[in-house]
Amino acid sequence: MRVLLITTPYKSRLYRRLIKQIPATMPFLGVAYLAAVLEKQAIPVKLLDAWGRALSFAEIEKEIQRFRPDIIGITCTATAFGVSVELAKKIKFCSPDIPIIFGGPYVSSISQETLRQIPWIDIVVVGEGEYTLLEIAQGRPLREIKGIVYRDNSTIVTNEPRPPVADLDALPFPARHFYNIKDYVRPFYEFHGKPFAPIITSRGCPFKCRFCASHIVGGRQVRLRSISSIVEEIDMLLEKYKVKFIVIADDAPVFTMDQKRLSEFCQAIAGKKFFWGAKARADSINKDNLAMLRDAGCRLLEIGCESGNPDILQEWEKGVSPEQIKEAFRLINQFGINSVAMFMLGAPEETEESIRRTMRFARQLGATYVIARILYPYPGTDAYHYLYEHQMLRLKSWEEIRNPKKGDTILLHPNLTTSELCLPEISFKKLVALQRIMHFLFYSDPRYIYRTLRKIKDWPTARRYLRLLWGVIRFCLKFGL
Ligand code: B12
Ligand code: SF4
Repeated sequence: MRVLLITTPYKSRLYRRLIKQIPATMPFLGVAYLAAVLEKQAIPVKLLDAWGRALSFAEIEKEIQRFRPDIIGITCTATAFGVSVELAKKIKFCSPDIPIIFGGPYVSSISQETLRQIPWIDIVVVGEGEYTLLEIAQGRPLREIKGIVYRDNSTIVTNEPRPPVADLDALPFPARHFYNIKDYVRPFYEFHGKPFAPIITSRGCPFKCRFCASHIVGGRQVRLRSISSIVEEIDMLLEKYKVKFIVIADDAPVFTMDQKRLSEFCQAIAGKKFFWGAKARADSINKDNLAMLRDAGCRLLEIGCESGNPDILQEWEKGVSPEQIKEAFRLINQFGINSVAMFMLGAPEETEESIRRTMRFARQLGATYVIARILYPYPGTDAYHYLYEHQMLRLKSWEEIRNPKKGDTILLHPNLTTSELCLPEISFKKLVALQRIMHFLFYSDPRYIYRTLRKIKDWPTARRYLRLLWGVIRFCLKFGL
């Protein structure tokens, strides 16, 4: 069977025009893994990056006519779901005989409801999809395939779940050739070298932060790739794609947790010419691993701080305290590694005062960048259930999802129309305003500006900073921050 995989495009024409000027941030590796597994079995496959290339529905339709697939797979997250549904509807209208498969974290958490409500989707793949899609493409009867929910005439059939891929080394490297690696821009990464590329070294996260949707696909059991397989992929990225910065884009911040593995990795990449970055938990940072990371070319650590309020951190079951976060940043700064401090505003008990406290906390860390986001309660997370039960969620109806109104788009999430959160103490509008104030106060803080200017010692460094500044402005414009 010929398989066409599509990343969900943007619906708004204005946004598509904008994104052509402000390129996409990172290629999706999940679908690239799917394509690689099919290619390895000689199944004709094409990955159409409609998101990254900002394609219109008409352009996608043309590609479908050109490639003539037997099945179409669409990947989407929660925020892209409405547009994905519209795309599926258009495809079904033009090519009614092509089965449409949906996959990704959002539909994995609401698989039966999706099929019940959306007539244009034929199969939902739940969880990791490599071997499930392979079996579909090989023509195995649907009733025998684990990990799918499908429509059989008028009934919705839910098959046995498929366990996550046990041996990650057995998977081929993601089919990156479907992406133009140079089209992707992420200023924080490019500061250290371009082009950059993401790589996945593990799947699954053992932690249980209540807002996080990561377990829906990756599960709670950590699966690690061997260091030799990771290094082989890095060598390929350096040679074939001339990559200068690699970001470890794992589901979870587990990369810095296993000292022995980390040290094995650092030794294995010694002497290779690239810089890299990873996510880390504040409680996994210590002097020994920081020295090792810096010497091995690590230039960026991304830390999920979430809040400066101990009670909110506890409520989220984050497992770290503000003191641990402060200490982690003190050490990171001491070792001269750049850092991103990521915050999330909008816990159920959030107030204006608690956000102001988080703002002050963020400014004390001395991080290189601060990113604050507003909680989006994804189905399948504890946060969703809690907010739903306490009537703090204003959900879109399926009718609205199936038939979005004209012009029903906003810049950040093209298919989100109304604010979902209705917190008792603070309005969504206020949350957005405080998010902007937080960014403004952090980046305009004279101490921050002074710290940054002190790092500029020569013209090439000044040029890199100017490029970074321009990149950040474009990034903020794109995300409406
Ligand atoms: C790297 C990353 C990004 C990258 C790349 C995006 C991507 N989709 O790959 C960037 C920076 C672009 C990004 C952006 C966003 N992200 Co993000 N991201 C991640 C992260 C950390 C890893 C994703 C990954 O590579 N996983 C590993 C691969 C192997 O898994 P996968 O991508 O899920 O794909 C597998 C299965 O889902 C399935 N599958 C997926 N698609 C399909 C399609 C078909 C047809 C089939 C059969 C199977 C299938 O098979 C794949 C292979 O096993 C996850 C965290 C996580 N644990 O997933 C968040 C995550 C996916 N992101 C999330 C969100 C919300 C976003 C943003 C909305 C953030 C924002 N506010 O802008 C945007 C949305 C962008 C978009 N248009 O989809 C949420 C999604 C929640 C949800 N329920 O939808 C996650 C889970 C994080 C979280 N908050 O919990 N993200
Ligand atoms: S927020 Fe990070 S540490 Fe917490 S469960 Fe999600 S991936 Fe794991």
